[in-house]
Amino acid sequence: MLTVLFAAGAARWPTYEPHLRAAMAEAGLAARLVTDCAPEQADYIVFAPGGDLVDFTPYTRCKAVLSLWAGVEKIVGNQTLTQPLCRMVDPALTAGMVEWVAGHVLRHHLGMDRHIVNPGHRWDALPPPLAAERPVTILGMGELGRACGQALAALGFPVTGWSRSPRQVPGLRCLSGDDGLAQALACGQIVVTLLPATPETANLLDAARLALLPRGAVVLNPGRGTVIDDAALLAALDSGQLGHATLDVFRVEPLPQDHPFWAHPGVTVTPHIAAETRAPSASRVVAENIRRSEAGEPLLYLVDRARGY
Ligand code: NDP
Ligand code: OXD
Repeated sequence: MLTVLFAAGAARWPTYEPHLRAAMAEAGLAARLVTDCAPEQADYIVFAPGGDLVDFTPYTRCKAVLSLWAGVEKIVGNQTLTQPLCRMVDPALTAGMVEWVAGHVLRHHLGMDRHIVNPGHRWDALPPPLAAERPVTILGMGELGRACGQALAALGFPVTGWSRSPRQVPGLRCLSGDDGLAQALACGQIVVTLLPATPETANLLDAARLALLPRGAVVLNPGRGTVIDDAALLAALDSGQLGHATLDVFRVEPLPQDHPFWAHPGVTVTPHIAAETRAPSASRVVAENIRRSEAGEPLLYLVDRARGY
């Protein structure tokens, strides 16, 4: 019988326990699911940041650490972690991200705020352009960037995607490298960042790169807060270079009460809710990876420790 240690926070356990039990049974795995055990007994660890587990050294039998989070920046650099690390790719999380991105792109594309907050009852009969006239750029062509890009393309937006390595995604124009980034930024009236937090992506959107965007562009960041230079973003909003920023992720979360983002009229803050890992589907992903490991098959969504994502 396998021992699976749930080290993803006590608050999540009641939600996950029934789904993990069902998923393990469906996968044909006999497992003891626990929130505590002697470290040398754990065969697998289900992990999320913020819990007590920070030293993986004593988990000598553990064959893999399975993250419930898609972003692994809080664990990938942990020197005590020698076991394989898998990140979360959950169809429900992806669906949530597509909905958040599509909703916020449409908010800005259609200029919805003008009509929702209209104290002067102005009859502002200016029709918005069609999606086909609103180029959108997505930085990051991974699981989430591709799904969001294809959903936006299906609505008619011309979508340019940018990634580290060259990619081909049906329906999207895909670019990579430094020149590709400059081209992707130059055309993006709405820019969505879906990049992981790594040393290479830190402050990627700095003053110089924000200056490449068309004047009045909108930035949506549901990726990670470190990707944008906060001071440069505020300066670009103040100068009119940026029209708005909708931010879901921040360097410090919860966003401190005195952070200028809260008060800035050009910033919308959402509290890291763009996409949530959902217990029913995520439990199936966890169980499938344990099944694979036990069957000697390659693990899904293995993190490349050197790349950091
Ligand atoms: P993936 O690992 O599937 O994709 C990451 C993408 O970023 C890839 O296209 C990758 O390029 C690209 N990339 C990484 N580093 C660089 C770089 N230095 N330069 C250019 N491109 C780079 O991740 P997901 O799509 O699953 O998730 C993206 C991020 O979204 C997560 O890391 C997490 O931070 C965030 N997230 C936020 C949530 C929220 O609720 N706000 C929820 C879930 C995730 P390549 O294709 O070449 O590898
Ligand atoms: C994640 C997130 O990485 O919620 O899964 O941000």
